[in-house]
Amino acid sequence: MFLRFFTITLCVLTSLFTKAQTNSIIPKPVSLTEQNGFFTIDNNTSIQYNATHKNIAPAVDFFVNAINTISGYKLKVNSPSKNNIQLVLDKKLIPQEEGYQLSINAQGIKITANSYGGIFYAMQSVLQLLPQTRTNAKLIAPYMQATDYPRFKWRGMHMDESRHFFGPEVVKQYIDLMAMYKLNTFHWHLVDDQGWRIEIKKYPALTEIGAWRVNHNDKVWGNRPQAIAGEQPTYGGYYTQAQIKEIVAYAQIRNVTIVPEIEMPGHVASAIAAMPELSCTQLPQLPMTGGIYSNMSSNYCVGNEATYGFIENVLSEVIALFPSSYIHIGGDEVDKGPWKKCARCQARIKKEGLQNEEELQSYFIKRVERFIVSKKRKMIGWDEILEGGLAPEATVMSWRGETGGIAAAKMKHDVVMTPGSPCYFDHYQAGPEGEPLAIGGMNTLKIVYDYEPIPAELNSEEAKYVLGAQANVWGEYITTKEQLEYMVLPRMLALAEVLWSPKENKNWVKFNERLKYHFAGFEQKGLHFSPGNFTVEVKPIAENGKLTVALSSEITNASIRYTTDGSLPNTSSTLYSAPIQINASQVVKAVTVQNGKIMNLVPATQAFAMHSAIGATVKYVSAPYKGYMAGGINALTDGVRGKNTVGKFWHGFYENNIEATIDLGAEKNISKLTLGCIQSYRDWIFLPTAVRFEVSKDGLNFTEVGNVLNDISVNEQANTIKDFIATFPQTSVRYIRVKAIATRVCPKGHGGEGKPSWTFADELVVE
Ligand code: TNX
Repeated sequence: MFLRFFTITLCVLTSLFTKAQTNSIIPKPVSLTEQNGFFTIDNNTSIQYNATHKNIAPAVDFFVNAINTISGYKLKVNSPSKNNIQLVLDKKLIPQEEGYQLSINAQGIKITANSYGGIFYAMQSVLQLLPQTRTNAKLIAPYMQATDYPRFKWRGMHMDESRHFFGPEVVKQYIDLMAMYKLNTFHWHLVDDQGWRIEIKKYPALTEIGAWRVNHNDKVWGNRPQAIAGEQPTYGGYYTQAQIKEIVAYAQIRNVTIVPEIEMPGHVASAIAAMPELSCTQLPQLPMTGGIYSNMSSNYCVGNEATYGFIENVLSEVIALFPSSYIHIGGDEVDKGPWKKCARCQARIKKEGLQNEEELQSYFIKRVERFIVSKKRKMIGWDEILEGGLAPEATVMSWRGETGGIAAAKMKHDVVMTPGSPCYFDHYQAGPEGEPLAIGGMNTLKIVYDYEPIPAELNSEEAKYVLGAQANVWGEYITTKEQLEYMVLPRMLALAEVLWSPKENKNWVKFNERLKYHFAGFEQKGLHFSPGNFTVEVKPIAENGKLTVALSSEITNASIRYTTDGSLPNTSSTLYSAPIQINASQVVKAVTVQNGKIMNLVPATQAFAMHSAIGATVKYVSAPYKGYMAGGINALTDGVRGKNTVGKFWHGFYENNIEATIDLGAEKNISKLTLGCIQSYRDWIFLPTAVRFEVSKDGLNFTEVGNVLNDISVNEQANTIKDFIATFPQTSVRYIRVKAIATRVCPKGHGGEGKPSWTFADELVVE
């Protein structure tokens, strides 16, 4: 399905695992010294531990099985042997939770740990040194001495199984991968609009109805038609309570805590399809098939007392299944519209003396927290739970950037950092040309690796409230197990190092070196992964009327080759060494070359349009949204035309018109103005209804030279770039003013109908 998956074999040397490598452990241990010599593990090896420490037994079984899988050897346990792996629990020697000491020498392997987690993680370090799949080779572990412990206690991976359901085997594999890289918290998103995935004995309809939908998986998420009565809901699935218990136990052995997320009070269209009485309108609805929300209720009615009874019953069953001290209650993206129109919700606002619907949400969340706390658990929710007042003991998961997390830490509340950039692994990691379709964004491996979870805004006292961080893997665009693997590998390894290793141990170049061994292991195990971001970044530098272009690639040990004549670059095209001067309208095409091979599926291609405004200063009435700044404030005049992907190139404006004035620096003769704009229906971006162009000699008195109307339908769903062009008799001007009139809201029938829309523009071409 994704070409990239099949190219991986070319890039990785499978022989890398023949020799054990102490310096290949990910995440990098706190300290490790390698010594000369090897310890051999075979059928004579015995694990020795104090049998009264019964809690270690599951880790012992785990290790025995792991060794058996790769070699066929059956390790002995607590039998006399000269070839020992000794396990010792000692909190004094290694005070850090989950920490361990590992020594491998002529006497054998000795693991000393603070707790179960430390024993298990020392075993993971040993296993990383051994072959990753079944082998007849000797199992040799290099002599070494390591002390290791985590920097953060919440080292998380999230997985959204509502949007697409994967099933127990995929979840177990995910937990295995987490365990291998010492990640300890699995945030399991089990409830959302498009599927309810956990059996609740008291309300069987939640899964009988809410877990199944009409299958439109062949279409892009936002374009999936809503279900029609009579169509068969054949796609979906859910976890029985028995399966959940088994998975929880499986995770426990691997030192992974599962934090279940039972989303509320929004994002619950699946529950409402099953039990319409839970919504404000109480009207029946069919399970959602994708991202079109029109005529759907997706909130609980929080005015209705019965809702609270329902939630408490659901949470009681959830709490009985999951030993986790945290229960995640979602709380994100609640559209308050339905509550404004609901008599019960309004009555509740009055009765409780609340100011507005934000406080109503806060009232709801606080009530749910009281219930969770009464069950001796802690509540965690997305950062929207800050709005209208934070519940007294809540932990905040900061996803809309770090602002919510910073605010919560300053209020002395615990925080888990999951900012969209770089923690959303549903975003692109390369390309996007040649990559599997993703929701948007660009979180490359390096961006993840460079992440620092403690924001500079927090002092050292406040920083203690940051428990750690987590990657979120939202499922709208992730339809298969293969794609899921591809999205998390290798970014999960970068995150693991961010969360485990001391900041000063991090090193991007060395991380890449170590990664090669892990890629070889993934390959042997048949896991799909991205070999790295080989994309060539083409960065125009427009200054003082001159245009140069810088090329770079994230990957280490590679060179860049390029052409400017339109031909496809090859391994002997010009080697890039310094920014290229662009003197005429031309196309730069560039590739990354590593070990004599072109690493890109598609070369980076960038056309440059020379025109009279290159490098000119742009002044906006209101600045573009900070997430859509393209290359900088002068992106409209950098000679680079926006392309079909919305994450780059374009200046994006939310709800507002675009109004910009360009100063050419001196009077120039011009007769044509072009403003490029894009419509990307699925991203809520629409073409402006009209673009007006004006010119001036003095920057004060402007004359209109064109008013161009849009002729493309707001319902056009394919990404469409339109040039708004004004031609006029040649005029000598210094200033140009352009105004694009925004549609302001998403059109009828769109998933975001009536909600604010975006307007995107790139390049104002002046000729
Ligand atoms: C926002 S992150 C959501 C999810 C979507 C995700 C897509 C969050 C708390 N809510 O429902 O799946 O964006 O990236």
